[in-house]
Amino acid sequence: MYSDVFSLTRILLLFTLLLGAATAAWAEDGYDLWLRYPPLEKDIRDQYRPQLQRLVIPKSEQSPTLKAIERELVRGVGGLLERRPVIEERISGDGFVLVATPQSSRDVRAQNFPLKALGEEGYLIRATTIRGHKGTVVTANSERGLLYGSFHLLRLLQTRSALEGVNIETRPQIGLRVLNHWDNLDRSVERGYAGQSIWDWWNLPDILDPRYTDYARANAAIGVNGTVLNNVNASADSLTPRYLAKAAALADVFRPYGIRVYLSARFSAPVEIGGLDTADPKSSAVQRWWNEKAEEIYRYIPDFGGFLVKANSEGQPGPQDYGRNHAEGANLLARALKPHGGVVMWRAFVYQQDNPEDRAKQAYSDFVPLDGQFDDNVIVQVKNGPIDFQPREPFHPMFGAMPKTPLMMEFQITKEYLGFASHLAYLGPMYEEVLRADTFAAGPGSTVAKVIDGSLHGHRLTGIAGVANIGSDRDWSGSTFNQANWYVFGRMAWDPRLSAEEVARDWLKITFSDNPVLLETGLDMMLASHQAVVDYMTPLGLAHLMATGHHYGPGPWVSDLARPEWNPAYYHRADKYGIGFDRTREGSNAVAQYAPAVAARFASRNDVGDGLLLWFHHLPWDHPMPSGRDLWQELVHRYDRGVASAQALQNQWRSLEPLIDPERFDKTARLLAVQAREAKWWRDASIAYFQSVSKRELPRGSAKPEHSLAYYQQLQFPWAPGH
Ligand code: BDP
Repeated sequence: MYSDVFSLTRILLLFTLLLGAATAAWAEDGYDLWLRYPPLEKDIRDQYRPQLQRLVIPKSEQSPTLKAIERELVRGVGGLLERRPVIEERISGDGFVLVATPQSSRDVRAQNFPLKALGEEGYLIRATTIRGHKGTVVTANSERGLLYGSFHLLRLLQTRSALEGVNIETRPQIGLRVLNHWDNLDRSVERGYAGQSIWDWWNLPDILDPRYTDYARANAAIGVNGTVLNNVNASADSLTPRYLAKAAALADVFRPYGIRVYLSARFSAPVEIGGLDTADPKSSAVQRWWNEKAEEIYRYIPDFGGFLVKANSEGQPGPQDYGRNHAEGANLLARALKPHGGVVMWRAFVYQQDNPEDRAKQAYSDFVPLDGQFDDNVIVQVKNGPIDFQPREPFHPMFGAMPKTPLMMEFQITKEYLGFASHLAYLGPMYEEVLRADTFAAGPGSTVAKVIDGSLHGHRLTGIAGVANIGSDRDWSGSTFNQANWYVFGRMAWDPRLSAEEVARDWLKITFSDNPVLLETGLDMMLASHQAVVDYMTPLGLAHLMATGHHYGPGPWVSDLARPEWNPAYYHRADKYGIGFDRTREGSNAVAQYAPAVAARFASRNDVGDGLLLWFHHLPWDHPMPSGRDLWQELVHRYDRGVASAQALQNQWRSLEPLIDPERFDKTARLLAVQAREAKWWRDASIAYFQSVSKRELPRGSAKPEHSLAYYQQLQFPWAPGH
């Protein structure tokens, strides 16, 4: 009797455990990002298993990077194939994966792989036969290359790609691939919508959250090799010993993963924490202060990457406070970092409150005359467009216009102007549009990608930055689909020629599965989503119509802010007669900042394309559009189209319910409902406003806004996040 009860209890216990295991395997909270290694489909597992039996990673010394590689491969292969590979020192049979440099393995050396062109970070993955045994080699010139190659091998499995005959050679096209965290020391995140900062500054360096390691793994998996830890609106405290020790602890965690730490530096730090009475670049005391500060930083962080600087922009201190220019400011810091190998990423996001010039022109006017005056360890960081991370902007005219200065790209991954964390907007197509834009700087084919990868003007120092969308939320980015924006940033930073579509396809497979219905619908959703947001927020080249400060929701009516260029009305210029910003020769002539071929296209109403029409042109409401509608009707049509797309996203997602785990399905469904609701709010409020100005009838079939204009105008959101 006793034993019966005992066994019954055991059976029950076993049952509960099994049930628990089943739900655990099914429960997905998004934490794993693209480091998800659940078992692949059985037939695929069976194909891979003979090819991935043994892992050979020769380790002559205790290298943290090699250890990280081994851990990841064991975890990844073990999870995906439900069978841990055997770890060997030397190849003993078929089905090996050999991860080694020519220095660490005689077998690799003997194969004479063509590694020269792969540089410090590139790698080669090749199916091969070694001493009669068949297997796969991952090799590179450095351990960092091996790391990236190993993650790529895992990606091949995650995307169910064949290992037979595999032959991949790749190196990053861009040198500095960095995330910019706009994170403050109190753990708030400027323009962050995914919780608090993941950097627990207060408890660092004593407490090292395991998240820091997972952050490094996730970034290494997509090739990100640098991180700026603190907000560009920086506190000088970040440069004090107390905080340097904290940054150093993070750098120690990231180092095995090939990630360097950078800090945003406040230009007036010599005054604020150095006790000097000036931060003038020409002062020898200031120069000495920065030199000593750099020495101190490198004592804490021997491989410190350098500084990111926002100067003379939106109230930040800078060299112009002392009558010096941006080059003089940048070079001051560059000279301090130079002996240690650090760089300065000097931002070109500048505009002046007392400058009546079109805001879209100001950065170019400030910087282009300084071409050739920056030290060789300065790279100028330029936002993708000339205003400010709007849903759609033309490429920044500085790209291609400063041949003697390395320029790096700054994209925003966090969606400050694209619906925060709640809207689905896959940014791949937007990045692609900018990277492929032709500057014509050295004739046709002078794409922005070629400017930033250094090939157009022969620069060795190259970079790309993404303003991170990472926070303490369990799923890191506030939604599953937001993770795709972090992912595509990394992948395109490695190779700007990748298409948004192929990256999205990989991401969907890794994040969900390779079910064909899921892939097709998922791709449709992702690829349509950016244009949907453009349509319901800022159609036809309009920009900066968001509410004041927090930028949550529409505010096209705002026209009373202190600085003209803070007002949406400054950008759309709508009145009874028409709408749009005339940037042709008759207007601000911003077009002249582009190469003649580009300028001519932008200046032409017919050739500019409707995506940027009102960015460059002020047109009458009855301007005829290619669709046969007039401009007013077209505008309303675009808003309607945007709302319809947002609703379509919701329906498409619903159709995928049987194919997605309940947790991620449900959260996404709820967010898509928010998006559909807010899209309608955007459309209704914008139309209510523009109609009050244009005095035109709504086109037939287009619904009246749900509320009065006054209703939309009085909405207040004092606690909106990220502000
Ligand atoms: C703007 C953001 C502001 C940033 C600024 C910048 O609203 O929070 O500080 O960009 O890039 O878009 O410096």
